[in-house]
Amino acid sequence: MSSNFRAANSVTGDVDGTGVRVGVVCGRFNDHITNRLLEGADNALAVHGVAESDVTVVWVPGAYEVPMAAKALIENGHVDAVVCLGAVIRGETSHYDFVAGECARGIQDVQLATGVPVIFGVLTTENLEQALARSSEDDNKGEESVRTALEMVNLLRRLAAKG
Ligand code: INI
Repeated sequence: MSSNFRAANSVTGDVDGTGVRVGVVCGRFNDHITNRLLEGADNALAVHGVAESDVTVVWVPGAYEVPMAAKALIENGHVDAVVCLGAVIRGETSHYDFVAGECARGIQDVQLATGVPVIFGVLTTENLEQALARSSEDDNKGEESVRTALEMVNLLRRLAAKG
């Protein structure tokens, strides 16, 4: 990334997971996909140095329930960030738009209300093929979501430290 933008202060977060407590909320619906996302998340947590003792995994019935569990994890003081994993596949549901939309809205509501990063690692795809592609070893939304969570935690810590 390069830029000619002139600024006295530039703040970014890195993906160092040392001392970061991460909650992972995972939907059981389409668990043939969400287990693959969880595996990607687990790999990224290890690669970026998040201690196993700092990780809490919570299973919920489906994507619709994810925001509620994320909120409970935060309110009980367990985590610095929550990674939300789920799979909503349009071809397999008539109420795709409600489940996907409410899940996304709920996640954003929780992170803005609590000030704790809550990451949208929920796949919303047209079909199973796309869901498999986005939960593969080469391209895994769970893995990407952990990196996003760590970057946001470290960014918020730096911004807080600047006062
Ligand atoms: N939940 C999902 O996570 N993915 C889906 O594709 C899905 N479909 O197909 O409906 C789904 N439905 C369940 C939903 O998340 C709730 O668990 C249920 O409506 C009870 O509140």
